[in-house]
Amino acid sequence: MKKYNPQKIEPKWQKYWEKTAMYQAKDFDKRPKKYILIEFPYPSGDGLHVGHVRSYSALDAVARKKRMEGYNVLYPIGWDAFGLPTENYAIKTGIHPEKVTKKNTEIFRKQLKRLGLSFDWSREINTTDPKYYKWTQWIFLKFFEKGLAYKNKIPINWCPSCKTGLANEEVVNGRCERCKTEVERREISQWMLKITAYAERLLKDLEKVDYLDKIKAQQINWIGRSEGTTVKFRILDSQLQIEVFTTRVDTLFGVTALVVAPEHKLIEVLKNQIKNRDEVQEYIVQAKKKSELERTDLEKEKTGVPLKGIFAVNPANNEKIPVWVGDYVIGTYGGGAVMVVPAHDKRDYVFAKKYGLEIRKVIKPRQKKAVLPTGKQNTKYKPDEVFVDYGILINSGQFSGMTSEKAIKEITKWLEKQGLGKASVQYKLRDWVFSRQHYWGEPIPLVFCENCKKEVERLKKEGREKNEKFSIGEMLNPGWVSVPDSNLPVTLPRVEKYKPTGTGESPLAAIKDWVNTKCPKCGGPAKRETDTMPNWAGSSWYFLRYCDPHNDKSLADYKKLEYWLPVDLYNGGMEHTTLHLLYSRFWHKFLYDIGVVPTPEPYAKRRSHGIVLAEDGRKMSKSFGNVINPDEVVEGYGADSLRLYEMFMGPFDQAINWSTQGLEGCYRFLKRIWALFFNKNKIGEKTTKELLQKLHQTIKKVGDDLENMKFNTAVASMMSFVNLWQEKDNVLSKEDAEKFLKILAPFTPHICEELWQFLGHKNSIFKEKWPEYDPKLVKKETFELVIQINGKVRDKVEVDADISEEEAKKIVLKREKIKKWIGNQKPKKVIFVKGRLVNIVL
Ligand code: ANZ
Ligand code: ZN
Repeated sequence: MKKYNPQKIEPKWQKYWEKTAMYQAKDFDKRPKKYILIEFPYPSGDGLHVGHVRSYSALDAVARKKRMEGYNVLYPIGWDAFGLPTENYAIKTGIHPEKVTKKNTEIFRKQLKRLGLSFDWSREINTTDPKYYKWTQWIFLKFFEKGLAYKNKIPINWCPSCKTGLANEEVVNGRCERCKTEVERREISQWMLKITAYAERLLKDLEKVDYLDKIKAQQINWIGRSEGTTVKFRILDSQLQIEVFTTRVDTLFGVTALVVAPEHKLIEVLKNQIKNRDEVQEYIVQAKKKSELERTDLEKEKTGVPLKGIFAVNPANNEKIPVWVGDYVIGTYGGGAVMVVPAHDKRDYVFAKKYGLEIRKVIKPRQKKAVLPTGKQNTKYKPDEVFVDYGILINSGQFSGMTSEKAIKEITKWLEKQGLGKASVQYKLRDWVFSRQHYWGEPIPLVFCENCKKEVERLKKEGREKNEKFSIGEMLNPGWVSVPDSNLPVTLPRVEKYKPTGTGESPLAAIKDWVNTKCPKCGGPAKRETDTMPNWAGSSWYFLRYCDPHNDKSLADYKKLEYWLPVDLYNGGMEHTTLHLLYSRFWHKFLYDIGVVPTPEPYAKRRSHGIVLAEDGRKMSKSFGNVINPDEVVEGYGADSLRLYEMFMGPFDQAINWSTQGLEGCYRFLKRIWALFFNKNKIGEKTTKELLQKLHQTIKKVGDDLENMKFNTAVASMMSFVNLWQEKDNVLSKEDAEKFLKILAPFTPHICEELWQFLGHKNSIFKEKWPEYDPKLVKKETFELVIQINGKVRDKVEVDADISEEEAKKIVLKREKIKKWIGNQKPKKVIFVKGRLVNIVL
């Protein structure tokens, strides 16, 4: 017998697959299509992680099975290669990021190829390739032309270490997501993308897709839709009003103050009436240094300063109430102001106690124990505490006696009639800060022209917002002019220093002969935008490019997109299920609106895998010395063992510790299979009866499990099958042995090709059809379980032949008939006789 030698057979089959181009997807093929997608990797200097292997192997198994089922499968791969680690490496070493990227992708490519993954390498893409980012820039220009990109001077999150602005999403617990430095606030002019214009559709269209519930929940929370009322409070002795957003307008009669955000424009407008101007100014200066997270942290004490001399009028009862400034109020949410209801909101209560504001009860509990808005009982309620739940209105004029639910509607209506308020919907979602002050990203393809700025301003003055000469974006951002499509891509020029300047400008700003250019519109002198795009840009549309990766006329041919879209199954890390998904859905919807893509949603189904931790339960890290290198595993055990183990290690969506012992178990399993196929006594004329039934059950189980991404139980069932086959007299017919090989093949493709060839076949096993099971054989044997009460037969039920005692008792006690017999009595004893009966003794 030949020895199982993965190091020899694996490269052989990898070459064979490559030579025969077996995994190339065919555009417009008559077979039904399946588009299976994994998140393309960032080719970091650390090389491939076993975590990558987990999801790529699992989805590879799905892709291979789908091909065997007759689908035209697209399972592509590429590189998400712009990014900070590469840039930081360039800063340190002076080596150009392009060079570093090239080297890293070569390593990654080689590593992936050694795993025998069935990627269609002919469609490989790279976000840093000018032929690719030409289209990333093109999409940006479309956003700009349609008025969905705008420049705005805003306080942004600023990482003092990376020296760049960060999107809210890149700030985790007040720190830079990448380097963990505490984030500061800075006012910088940034390009923004108007994702808020799509908030409602991004939310509603979640109905159209099949995402894991927890993934949908993340999307919903991030969008943060909130229904409530905006209320206008008149300012005493002035024409001005303060608008607040509240979800609890039923508490309007309990408002005893207003608090405005430090950014609120009213403070500036009313500054001459504010008696303690200096104190207020000082407070605002301090507040502006804080991050939003610090300001809204529930644990931190809330602070504020009264605007002395300023009063508002409560529209409910015309009472005069004080106005404060407080930094826990967010300037960009609602109206940037809140109404303070100390009796019914915890935060307001603490604030009122601290500063001696009046506390007025306007809601009383419905019952002794109050009911939460969710319908559950609030068992924690004690009468003297702040009552935050819905209840019955008191001290509320004509609305007293109403339930909160009703009062919210009625008070809103009443305000509406007087023009003092209206129902309103707010979103937590903010527009997307799209500028970065970095080198290693896509240049934003715009120039700034003074001539055109004057021209735009002139046109605006004449009321000619819509005109032939300038796009909506150009009118919206006076002076900013699109680089024409024919001049794309705007390629990254070579620089000497990659380090951001720290002044808020990217290193590109230092290259004068690149920055200074001619305005494409008027021919006058112009300057290029030196900001680059964030890392999220290239990955927001890459799955489209796979459908037509070499197209130089459009980002992808519409007909091809029609054929391949939507992505049927998209898998990736849980850490990307909020932002990357949201951003790419946003881009996709926009491209749909302008007629570039044929579907409103990009991904029909989204799943996520759990991460692979080190054997010690910690994150794998060079500094801990606990990193498992996939290359070493392949060298020691072979790619098939690695793949199999990573599918077997645990439920796919859960984090799991690496176990070398587990890996070795999988290696031994493959060796056993190898030996069985070479054992003349194990493959014979006819399959043993018991084994035949098990085979068909296993075919069904593996098929179902692959559909449901239960890779671990699929592997377990094949192991259990092999155990039975190995038992003394058990034999498989050649045909049945082949069936087993076919269901194993998607998991461990190399060994299966080899054994398939050993059985005398010339063609690849992946050209075979996925085996069918015989439903009759799959059916488990059953019997009629007799149910007695005090020894008398009272009922019967059909159950599995091998039912356990526990299971049998559970089934019996749930039966209506039996429940009636038992009534209120407590069974003294429940006797189980295996394969026959259950007797309940009362
Ligand atoms: C009065 C009130 C009384 C409130 C009460 C709650 C309970 P969500 O659900 O997150 O939308 N709020 C409004 N604008 C704010 C801002 N710019 N910064 C900080 N807080 C703000 O929360 C809505 C509630 O958050 C609003 O309802 C308001 O407080 C507060 F018993 O108004 B409420
Ligand atoms: Zn110009």
